[in-house]
Amino acid sequence: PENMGNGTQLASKIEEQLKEPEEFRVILLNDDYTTMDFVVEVLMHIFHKSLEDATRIMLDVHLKGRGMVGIYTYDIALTKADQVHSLARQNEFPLRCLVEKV
Ligand code: NFA
Repeated sequence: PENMGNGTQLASKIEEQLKEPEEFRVILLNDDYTTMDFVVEVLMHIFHKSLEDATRIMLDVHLKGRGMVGIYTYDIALTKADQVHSLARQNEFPLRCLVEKV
């Protein structure tokens, strides 16, 4: 806007940079076809989970229908969701995940 002077523009730019980045949950969904081993591998390789944590998250999703994998910034959450979908497609599994604003 033309009534927004340089001072105001600079102030709002600084305010924007001082905000904590917004957080997004990556949610993994259960299905009947993806193998438990594949889900554990995805959690270890894409989300850097230990074997113990990956197994716990996989079983939680298997039993409850969905489960939280982690909380990330917008770009990282979307990139990880993309990596899950592309690795699942390559291996012909229907595994899906969602990104939700916290
Ligand atoms: N439900 C799948 C099975 O019984 C395992 C699974 C767990 C799939 C978590 C997707 C997510 N093989």
